[in-house]
Amino acid sequence: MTNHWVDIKNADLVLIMGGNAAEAHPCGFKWVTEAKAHNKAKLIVVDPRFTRSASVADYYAPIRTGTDIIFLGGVIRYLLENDKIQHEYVKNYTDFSFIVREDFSFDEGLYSGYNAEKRSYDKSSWDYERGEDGYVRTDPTLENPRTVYQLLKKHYSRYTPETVERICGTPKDKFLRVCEMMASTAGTDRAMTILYALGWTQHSIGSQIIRTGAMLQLLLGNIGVAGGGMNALRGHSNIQGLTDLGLMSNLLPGYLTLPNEPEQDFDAYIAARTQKPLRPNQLSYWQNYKKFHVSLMKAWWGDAVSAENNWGYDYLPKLDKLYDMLQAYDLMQQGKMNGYICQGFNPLAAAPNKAKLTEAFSKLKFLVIMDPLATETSEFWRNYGEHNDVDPAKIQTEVFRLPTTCFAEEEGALVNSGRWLQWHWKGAEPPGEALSDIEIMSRLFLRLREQYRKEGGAYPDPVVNLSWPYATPASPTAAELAKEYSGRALQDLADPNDPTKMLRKAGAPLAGFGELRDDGSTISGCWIYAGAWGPTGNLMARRDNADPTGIGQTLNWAWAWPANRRVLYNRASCDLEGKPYDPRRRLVWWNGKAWAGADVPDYKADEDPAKGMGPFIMNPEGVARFFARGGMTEGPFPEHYEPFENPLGYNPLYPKAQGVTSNPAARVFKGDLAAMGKVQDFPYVATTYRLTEHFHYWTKNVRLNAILQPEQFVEIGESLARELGIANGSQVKVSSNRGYIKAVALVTKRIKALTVEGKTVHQVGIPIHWGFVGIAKPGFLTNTLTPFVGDGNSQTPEFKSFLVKVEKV
Ligand SMILES: Nc1nc2c(c(=O)[nH]1)N[C@H]1C(S)=C(S)[C@@H](COP(=O)(O)OP(=O)(O)OC[C@H]3O[C@@H](n4cnc5c(=O)[nH]c(N)nc54)[C@H](O)[C@@H]3O)O[C@H]1N2
Ligand SMILES: Nc1nc2c(c(=O)[nH]1)N[C@H]1C(S)=C(S)[C@@H](COP(=O)(O)OP(=O)(O)OC[C@H]3O[C@@H](n4cnc5c(=O)[nH]c(N)nc54)[C@H](O)[C@@H]3O)O[C@H]1N2
Ligand SMILES: [Mo]
Repeated sequence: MTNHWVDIKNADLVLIMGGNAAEAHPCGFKWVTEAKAHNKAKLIVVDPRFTRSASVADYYAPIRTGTDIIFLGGVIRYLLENDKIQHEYVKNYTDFSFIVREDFSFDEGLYSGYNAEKRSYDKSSWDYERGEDGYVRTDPTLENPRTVYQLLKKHYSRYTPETVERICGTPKDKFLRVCEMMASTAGTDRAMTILYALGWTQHSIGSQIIRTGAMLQLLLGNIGVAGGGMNALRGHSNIQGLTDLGLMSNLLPGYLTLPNEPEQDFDAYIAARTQKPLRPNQLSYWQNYKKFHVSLMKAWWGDAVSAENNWGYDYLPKLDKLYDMLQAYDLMQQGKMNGYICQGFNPLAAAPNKAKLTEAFSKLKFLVIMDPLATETSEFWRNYGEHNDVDPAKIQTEVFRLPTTCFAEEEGALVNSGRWLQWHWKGAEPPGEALSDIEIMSRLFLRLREQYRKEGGAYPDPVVNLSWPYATPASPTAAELAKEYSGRALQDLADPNDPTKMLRKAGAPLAGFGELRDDGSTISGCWIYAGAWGPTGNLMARRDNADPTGIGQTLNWAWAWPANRRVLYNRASCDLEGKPYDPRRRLVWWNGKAWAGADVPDYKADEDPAKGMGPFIMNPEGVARFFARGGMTEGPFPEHYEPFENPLGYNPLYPKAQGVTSNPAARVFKGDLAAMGKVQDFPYVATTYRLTEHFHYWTKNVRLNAILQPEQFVEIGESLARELGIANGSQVKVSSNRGYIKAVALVTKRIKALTVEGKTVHQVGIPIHWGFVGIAKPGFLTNTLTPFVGDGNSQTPEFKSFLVKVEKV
């Protein structure tokens, strides 16, 4: 989230699109209720289904799955054509006036630089022009046809209300009503928040859908302000912490990145990430990359790394490719992986194309499961009749189960969607032989290190030199780890403003990432967490909910990254002089001498606004981007491509063009393209989702939840049920090109047929929660049906749009 949960109450308008917060985030949804009750806010829901969120909305519009870029691009066109944008904001805080390179082009669905064989782009032309001073060239009059503004306007001019109706199936009057409501927040006195989750991410163009939403918010001046923002409602209680700590194949903690194979040179690796400002007097905060990187390496390897060995650069793996989950299972299926450790993850249930996963796991030598429960993955080799029809005699894989504790049986911090690190305390003793994840991992590490010490091996250094300073090496405490993430001084640090003064004594905790150094004198295991356990102690454990300005800025409740800032880019809530646009919900302001406010300002207290530093401090241009430069895989402006399985067989924007039906730069592997179904055989569009009464695949082990939602079902609209002669409550078989499931049919008014390109499109809804392990009625894994293809930026699978056929059993 750019903002945070409580801040939703400040919104005048809430858009829930690509999510179903009332169902999947029922606790956080209370802030929508607060906004409606105390702020007279209106709620819009756009969803293929009339959901629990829709049932309490002021306005609901249906949409065909996977077409949100058309819808949102249509809103962008509406706002530009009707002049409903916040002029001062876009002029000063975005790249509207920047001039794009001559060799950049967009033609028939493809941007310049496409390589069809590699299915990827050379992005060098996707950039701004530079002047002789090295800075970006701009045209403040916006008349130059190569300004970002002109290119944007041209790009979305095609996304008319008629196009929206024809492609999304959303009736034109409903679409226009949504546009009008959104346009009402273009002024400085009204704000809209966007709440989204998987209905936007789980598509082969998911990241670009989210970008389109962000562009919309920029046009309306809704980023950086209270009650605004782009707010990803995250899933598991600590999934924000997972990405923060870099548990993705290409990341290091704090969104630092692993080097790629060609990056063998340390200085070049650092230089490529230390972005120089593209406009005068911009902060370009990644200029500090080396400080964060060196402090991380010192945290990991201590005295073993120094300037002489480039701070252990050779210890880091250099990526030959991404190792996301799709890549891993594809390699496994090819027999190229021997072992797999599954920690708190049930991929047989959670990953796409169960048949492919089963084949992949069957080729492993060993599979380790760290989980408090038996899962479908730990039982993948066992025959459960029709629900898991495998022959154990043909599977060689040895499965080890290491029982872990659950979150309530340990202490530590969970990071919520609003970036708050909230400390929690142990509530119960773990049962039986269960050990915490930390203890299991530590014991594995100690044994591996012992073996490497004794036997050497190809390159033992990174393992045997790992710093392991914990009081009980087999069981580091959460406090020890949290202090390491937060960081400390390794030597006495002088105050940079006054070298005669001491800033921190050797060993002392640091107050924040501003104190990190690139000379090896500080450590921090995750720079964005620096200061969470600071000189005054564990700030994550704070529980003071005082809210001095009444807008939910409880700065002494827990601790938020970065720097305890609650609303990112909050400088954008003020005009150029530093005066809040909306005096009723001020976040920060310039008092003539310093930045002050209800939030932690984006930059140094004495940064005089007259010097023109922009609010988007991470970007070298200091402003927000409509034109994504090289940032995205498939192009600088989001464009509509159809889901890989779609009901048309072509992209209605380019009915005759080949190769641009679906995202030309998606995450896709050879064999899987052949497994895509066609509309002739699988005529209905399916989407998958969750229910309040279950949490994925584990609450089917809990009797109460199993009673509340005992049996697998699929939702079918009344007109389709009539067409197929299916009665409510009868058994149906739902198949895709990859397999089938059987479930009870729930015939509902909540899913209506849509008219797309003149033809009727039926959508089928499939909840995800059932499987063959647990005490609820056994069922089929929903991911038997889903395609093995993902977004090119995030590698998230396309769970939200594929084709099925439905039959009576
Ligand atoms: N009770 C409960 N709560 C949970 C979870 C759970 O299992 N149970 N899981 C947690 C996790 S890990 C996550 S990630 C979150 C997920 O939270 P959400 O994303 O809100 O949950 P979903 O039900 O997967 O999908 C949301 C909605 O997207 C809609 N949708 C599908 N396709 C499209 C589309 O193309 N466009 C639009 N606009 N909408 C579409 C679906 O109809 C559905 O209503 O929930 C979390 N909360
Ligand atoms: N078709 C379809 N597929 C989907 C989705 C969808 O919308 N549609 N959503 C996707 C999303 S967003 C998600 S997040 C995934 C969810 O997929 P998973 O994360 O695989 O699902 P969970 O059932 O939440 O599995 C987590 C496991 O962690 C275990 N666990 C709980 N606490 C601990 C602990 O402290 N330590 C350890 N080691 N284990 C613990 C639980 O017992 C459980 O078995 O599914 C994905 N798959
Ligand atoms: Mo999730």
